[in-house]
Amino acid sequence: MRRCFNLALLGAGHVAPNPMVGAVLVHEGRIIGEGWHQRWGEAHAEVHCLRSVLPENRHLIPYSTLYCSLEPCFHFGKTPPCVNLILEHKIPRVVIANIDPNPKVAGQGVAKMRAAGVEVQTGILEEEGAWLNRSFFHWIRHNRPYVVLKWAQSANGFIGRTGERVAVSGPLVQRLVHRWRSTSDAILVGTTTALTDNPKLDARLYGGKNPLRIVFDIEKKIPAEYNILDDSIETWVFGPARSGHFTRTHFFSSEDKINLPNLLQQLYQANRATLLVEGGAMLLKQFLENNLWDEIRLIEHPGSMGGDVKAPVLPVGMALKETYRVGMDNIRIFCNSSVSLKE
Ligand code: AOF
Ligand code: ZN
Repeated sequence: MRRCFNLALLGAGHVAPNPMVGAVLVHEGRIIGEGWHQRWGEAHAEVHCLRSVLPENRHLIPYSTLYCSLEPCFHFGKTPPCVNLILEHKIPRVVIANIDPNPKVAGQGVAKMRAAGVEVQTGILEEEGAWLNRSFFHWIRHNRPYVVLKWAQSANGFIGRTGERVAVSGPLVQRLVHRWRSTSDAILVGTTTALTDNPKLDARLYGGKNPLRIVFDIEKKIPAEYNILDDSIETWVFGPARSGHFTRTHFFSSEDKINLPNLLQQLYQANRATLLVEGGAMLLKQFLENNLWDEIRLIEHPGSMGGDVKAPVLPVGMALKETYRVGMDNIRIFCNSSVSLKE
């Protein structure tokens, strides 16, 4: 199953809002097929896995066990049901980490296989699977994107200095942040951050896809020549429309105040499953105060800095999920424990 998770992760940044899924076919302790969901709208993990079996091993398929990180699908979506494929190949045993929370599947895949005589085992490494696909699970259960708050703070608790672009963390962390961007579906910053940092909000240091950029510009303060208004990447601006020829930039000119629930609703409708909020302090605070967040990625720099913008106060009752070090900096990943992954 861990191998399934590793394969699934190869789809990160390419499959959202679909889940990342990996599948492995095993015959008497030997892997004879592997696959993963590679791109949104394309073949599922099980299809790739079965296609990968070499001609000389194909006769072993009806004697093998299929491991899937997610319950094989039951519905006709953009692709036909994986359950049908499994039955056609007469696979006798299927082992699954998570039941697919998609109401179109939701246990019906397992039921159909069992009814056809397939031995099905579920719940293997279930917690790890749910963590891997936390965005998808959240998006499909709660009808809103999974909200990740990210900030970097110095040892003395600052995240910045008014009116100045300052790097709190080291260069390796910058790469990591670009990776986080490329595996998010949208990134959001507030007006002050857009003005102070003039960020591009792309994933150039990591590669992969650039997510949708979002900025609040209610008072139309951002200079027209700033990166975020360069129309090079799909961008949503919550604030008055601008003159000029925009093809990728969309203005939500009816917005006269920051309305986070409305923003999340718009993102849900646009099939964006993960929102990365990159600051600044005011916007992070608003998400925290309204309990509209699901995960915090905290970057802690060991050195002090002369700053005046205080880091947000960490909420109580969070669950620490991961800790690691990147260069000099410590990364801690917390999830909002008021949101259960199981439900
Ligand atoms: C699987 N294996 O690898 C994935 C599954 O629109 P479609 O046809 O691509 O279906 C998308 C839904 O299928 C998605 O919301 C989720 O419920 C399931 N994803 N299922 O059997 C896979 N990616
Ligand atoms: Zn499928």
